[in-house]
Amino acid sequence: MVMTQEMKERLEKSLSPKRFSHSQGVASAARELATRYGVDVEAAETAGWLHDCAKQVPLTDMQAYVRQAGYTVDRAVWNSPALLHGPAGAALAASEYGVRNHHVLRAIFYHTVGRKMMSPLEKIVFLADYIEPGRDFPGVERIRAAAKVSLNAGVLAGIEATLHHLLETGSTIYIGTVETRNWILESEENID
Ligand code: DGI
Ligand code: FE
Ligand code: FE
Repeated sequence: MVMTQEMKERLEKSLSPKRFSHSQGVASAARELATRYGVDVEAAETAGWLHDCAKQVPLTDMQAYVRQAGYTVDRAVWNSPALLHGPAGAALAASEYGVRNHHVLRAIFYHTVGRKMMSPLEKIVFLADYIEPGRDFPGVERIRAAAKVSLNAGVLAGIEATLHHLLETGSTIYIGTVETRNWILESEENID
């Protein structure tokens, strides 16, 4: 599952320069994590490139992609562009970019909130989104350090940074984000 030049050109047309460069950064961070943690490198890189492919379309378009793909999502996800762009991105990656690998599609689908039982590939894309070279928010170094300890430690640090941010900004917290955090905390072998 490689990201072809044609796919990159298509992606570049549908994203702002800043978002395209973020996607390139996530692809490169995902590639590095996949190498370190023994996960399919090309799958990780492709999912990294495409994870935000639906980020800049209107909510109604995201909903149309998700409906066409036959995906079902919670009401909270359906009504929020911030939460729906993952599922919409998976739908678009399949329909417009020809991605057939379900592991890649799931990594795109769950990249914002994760899920219980997320796979190592899903963790990698989730985590790469936080630590790609272009990110410089307060606390990013802590997540980069945790990413070197284990995938679980990195994902946990990422989720906790998001939870802090959501609390500080008075935002609603999606229950799935909390479930992902609890699952990571409870998972017995904290070794991935
Ligand atoms: O798409 P990105 O900006 O690269 O990053 P992302 O997909 O991780 O996050 C997109 C947005 O989703 C970000 O502004 C924070 C928001 N978000 C993440 N988890 C939750 C959330 N928003 C709500 N309301 N609840 C959550 O649990
Ligand atoms: Fe995203
Ligand atoms: Fe992103």
